[in-house]
Amino acid sequence: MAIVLGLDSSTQSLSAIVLDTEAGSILWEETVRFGEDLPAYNAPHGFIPDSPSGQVHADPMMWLDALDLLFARIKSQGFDLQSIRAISGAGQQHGSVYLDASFSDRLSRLEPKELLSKQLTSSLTRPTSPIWMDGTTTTACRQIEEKLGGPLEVCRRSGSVAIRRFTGPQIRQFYQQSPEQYQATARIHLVSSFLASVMTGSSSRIDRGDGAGMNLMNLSTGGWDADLVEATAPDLASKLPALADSATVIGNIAPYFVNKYGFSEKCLSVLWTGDNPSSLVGMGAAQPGKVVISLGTSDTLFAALTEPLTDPNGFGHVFGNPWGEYMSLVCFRNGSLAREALRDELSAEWSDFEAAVSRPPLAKEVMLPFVEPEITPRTDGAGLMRNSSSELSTLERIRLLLEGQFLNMRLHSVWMQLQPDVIYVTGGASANQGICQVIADVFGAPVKRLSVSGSVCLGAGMRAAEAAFDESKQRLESLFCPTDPDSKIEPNRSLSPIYDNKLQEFAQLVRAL
Ligand code: XUL
Repeated sequence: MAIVLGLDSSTQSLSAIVLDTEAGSILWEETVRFGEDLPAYNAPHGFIPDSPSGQVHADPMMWLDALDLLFARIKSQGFDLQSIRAISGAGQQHGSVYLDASFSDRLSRLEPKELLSKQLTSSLTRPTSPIWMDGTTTTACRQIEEKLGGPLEVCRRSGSVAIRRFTGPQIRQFYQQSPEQYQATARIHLVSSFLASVMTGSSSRIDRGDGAGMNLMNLSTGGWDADLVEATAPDLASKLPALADSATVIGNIAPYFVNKYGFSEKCLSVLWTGDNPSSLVGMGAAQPGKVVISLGTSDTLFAALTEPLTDPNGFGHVFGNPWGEYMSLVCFRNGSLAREALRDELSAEWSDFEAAVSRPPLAKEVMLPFVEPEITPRTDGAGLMRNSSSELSTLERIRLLLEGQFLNMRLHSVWMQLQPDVIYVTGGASANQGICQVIADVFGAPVKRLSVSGSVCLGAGMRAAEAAFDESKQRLESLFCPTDPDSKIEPNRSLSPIYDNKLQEFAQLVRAL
């Protein structure tokens, strides 16, 4: 039983949670918002906006400044970081950081007087990191698939067809666009393994949960797939960290954090994973049987799997489950992005999203909920209102957007063969009753909210306790993952026939895209 720290480096923020696994309590929570708290990076939503090439990148030094700011804040508010006995974390999936041969050396002699960013920036061979929102690697995807004999072969091996935001195609594009910088790269890290490296003061391995989101790992062997690696870029094998089980203790915390923020030098550092595998643990859903919908910048739907089922349409993915075998996931880029865009366009409030469900659904209207380019299905910013008449009220438009989002989710999760008894929701927008009601109605299943809001961070803390101190998974789940008893939202079953029809109409619209 111990005090552990979980970290979550997501698209828009870095969050921390401190758990006391003996008392079953949360001792501390803190968040650094990249846009507000680190305005010098000019990344209001955590990524560099309006790139002329259409690429979506973020500055990895911003993630490091966020680490420094986070610990400085926690320390200045009086929490004794010395009490923490193990740390793990989760990173937004697929993002990659490109480093030269000096990285390991610089990590081993980090100087507490300077910021991490100042000391590590010269190790970057690529000044910015492509993140999961990037969709510019279509050519690289096609080339990788061609070399492997087609998309289904890439999917059979790696759990996904070649996906534009996945790290392998991103690496190939970098190699093709900047061959010299690629050659100067000695290590390519994921966001998760990069930050784990910094926390530990030595270059980390990549966990299989997050490693599966690269189009480079072979799901059945759990190692790098030599053919995929070769098809991606020359000499790539030497640039990839080794893969390891998520529950690996990689060392002690780096002296930098001991000397600067007062951590104990005995504090253990556990391998980080991706945000979605971490959320699976933090939702208490690492055992098969629960379906989770996470409502964040992107929305995701995921569930634990015992077999690596794959999506024949190529939208869904199979990742590693840090506490089990596999997990299925399907990601929708227009999550909060689209909800926020419509709220702003209509000068509406979140309370209007609550009010929107108080009226009956419009049986004949269906909205494609894509304001930005979407990845499931692939479409380039179809525009929110394309399929609905302009005479709709604010509340009707909001309701149609939400219905469109969750009809899209229902349509694209059929391959997982799930029959949810309950859907667990998490992420910022899950606090909104209206949004949860639409999920319940569209799926025809009750929805429950986890009583703790940040399941990614929580999962990181729980993983730290399990990996470092062999704490029981069941006990950790029963302590930290209870659902909010008042949060069960029943579906209005009388609407099921309407939504079954809307699903058909929605599927037709999607086919016509
Ligand atoms: C999953 C995905 C997103 C990111 C966002 O495949 O791309 O959910 O992990 O953080």
